[in-house]
Amino acid sequence: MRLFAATKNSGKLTELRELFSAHGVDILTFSEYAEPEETADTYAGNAAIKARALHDQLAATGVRGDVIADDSGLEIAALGDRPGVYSARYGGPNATWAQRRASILREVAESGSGDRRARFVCALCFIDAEGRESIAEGVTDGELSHDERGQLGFGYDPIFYDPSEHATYGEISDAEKNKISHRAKAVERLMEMLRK
Ligand code: ITT
Repeated sequence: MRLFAATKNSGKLTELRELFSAHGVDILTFSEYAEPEETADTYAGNAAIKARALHDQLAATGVRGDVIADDSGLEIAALGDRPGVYSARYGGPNATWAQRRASILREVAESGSGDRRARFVCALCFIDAEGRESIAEGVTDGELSHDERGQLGFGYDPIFYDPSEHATYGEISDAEKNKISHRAKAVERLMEMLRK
């Protein structure tokens, strides 16, 4: 089986390739994929917007294929679950990832809250060649670290502390993260749904 992935995020793509390859699924990309605006206020809604956009763009070039899209985000309890679905845009479109991570740590410190709960959420939308849609979600609970730790992973990984690993996602290998992450759980659920 092969799936076209509707993503421009190389960190996600690497993880999706690894996670799906364990199920014998190859992940392909479409070089002309034009990202749609993510206008929904849920992860599932935005994943569906991205998957439908790629599905339509492939169809317009005569390619019939299954597609997958991932919408994910980091929710910080002390910030009322922000940035959430706006995780990719937090701090503005020109902020670097180091700036986004530093802003979150600063905002929580300035809030005076002692609540460090954080969670990663991932929604996957799969659309088959006939246009049938399936949605699967995965969540990982953890904590906002007190400072940035580790350089592995991507995005918010260095400030997401997983107590069961005694480490941030910036300090564990892709292989380790792929056993426990929100994305790994969503892929497992999706594959279960597709097998049925
Ligand atoms: P695509 O829409 O092209 O897939 P994106 O970066 O815009 O890529 P999202 O809209 O899903 O992706 O935004 C979620 C952001 O949250 C994203 O930019 C990531 O950097 C961050 N994020 C999601 N999953 C993450 C993970 O496993 N580790 C660290 N950060 C993550």
